[in-house]
Amino acid sequence: MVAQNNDEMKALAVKLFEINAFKFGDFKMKVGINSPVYFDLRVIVSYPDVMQTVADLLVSHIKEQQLSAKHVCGVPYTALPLATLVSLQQHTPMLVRRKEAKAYGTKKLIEGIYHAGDTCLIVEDVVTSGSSILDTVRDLESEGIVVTDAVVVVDREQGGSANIAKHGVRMHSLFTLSFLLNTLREAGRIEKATVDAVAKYIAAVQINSDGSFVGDKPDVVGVNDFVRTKIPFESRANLAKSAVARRLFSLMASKRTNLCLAADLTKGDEILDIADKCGPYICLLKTHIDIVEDFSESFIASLKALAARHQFLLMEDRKFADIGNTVSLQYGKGIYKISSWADLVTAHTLPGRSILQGLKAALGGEDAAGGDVAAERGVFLLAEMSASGNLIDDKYKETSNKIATEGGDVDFVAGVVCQSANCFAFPGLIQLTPGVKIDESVDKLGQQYQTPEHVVKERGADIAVVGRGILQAKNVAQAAQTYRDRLWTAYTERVAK
Ligand code: 5BU
Repeated sequence: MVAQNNDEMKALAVKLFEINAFKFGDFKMKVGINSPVYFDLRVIVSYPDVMQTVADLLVSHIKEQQLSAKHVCGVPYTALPLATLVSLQQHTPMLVRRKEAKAYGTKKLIEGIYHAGDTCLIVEDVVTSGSSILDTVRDLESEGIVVTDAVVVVDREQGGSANIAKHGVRMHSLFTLSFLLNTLREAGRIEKATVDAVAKYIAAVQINSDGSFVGDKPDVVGVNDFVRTKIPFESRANLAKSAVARRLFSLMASKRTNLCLAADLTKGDEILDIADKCGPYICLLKTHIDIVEDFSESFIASLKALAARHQFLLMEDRKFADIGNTVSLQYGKGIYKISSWADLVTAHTLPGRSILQGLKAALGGEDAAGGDVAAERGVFLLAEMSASGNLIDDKYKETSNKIATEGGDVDFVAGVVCQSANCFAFPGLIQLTPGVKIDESVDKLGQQYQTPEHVVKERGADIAVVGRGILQAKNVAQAAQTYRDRLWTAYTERVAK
């Protein structure tokens, strides 16, 4: 890598992280062992500027390394558009490798015009073991084409380079995983602990080209450091894609509370009173604004003032569930103008991804202080409910997780409302769990309660929602303090274990 490209490379590294082309967490991998880092360069097709930069840098890399070949060929599928751009910029004819030979016609595996003895440069996005490159090399070689070099965007440094070298192919990577880690660390985007955990994993998990491990199957070193429930809130703040989630994580860590009060009261003054009394112990106050009988703008102004004084965020538990256009109106308009005051809202995933786009549509523009409103707002998606007999099944949970972690709107998702630790793995999201009471019990209308310790330690709750456990206490401030203490202790024990 030459010096003048270095700044560009660093900027691109941060950009790739921002668009989720790679993320940190606990991910299932083909090789049968979880990884603390995951790459998905498929997303770059949605960002033409990023695509262009990657292609430009690949081309300068090819020139620097003087890799002259008669053809270029991308490893299907992610690298195909990149190979196309390289081919166009360099005026080098392209070859396309089919993954499956056509069932009819020519049965060709390699498309394009070539002759035996021609040389070909391979283009690939991410290399782990190098097996995908070798599959492509094998098909090219069976046509008599000569392959000596491969340019790749990311080398995960897990043995791929050595594996392909054994077959006479040199690998030239734009990025190594170490470079990406160091750059993100320098840019303050990840913790030192993240760098160390990934480095430990890479050192321990080296893979042969047939997918087997070099040496014995390693202990899952490093990955445990990435189990969401083990990472302290202050570190998770840096991994969050949503700005509100970052704020909330930091607030929880500095105020030492993971208690959310469900202020399910029907008079504005009662809510303000309890918000004032419990304010010092909570990170979040959750409303059902449509049960307030005397709603007014001054009530909201007073609630916001209390939130600022005691340092907690406001969540309207609206559980949006309609088509995009309707939720946009429900969020921004009507009597409550929820988007104007609630830092966070809840939404069902039932309508699919459009729920996020609909909510975002209500936020366009700037706030009174000239800030970006969308960046100050976030949503918690419902992946499970505490009501007995609810209809949510595993498939629904899985799809909800996908909506929360994939796609262009993930920066708007602050967390997931759920009841179990296995709902999602990404440590940048916050798990909010309702149905919490010191005495495990049920109410007469299907609510099921678990203890503070149980929801935090066994069920993965980051924030526990407590309503009647506090609202019905004789001394609400004291009850809030007790819940806060028990929840916070459970969290510190969970992280330390
Ligand atoms: P409780 O008084 O602690 O039972 O209040 C629980 C709150 O959490 C209440 O506002 C519910 O609307 C909310 N809730 C819930 O109880 N269970 C769920 O699955 C979801 C929300 Br989602």
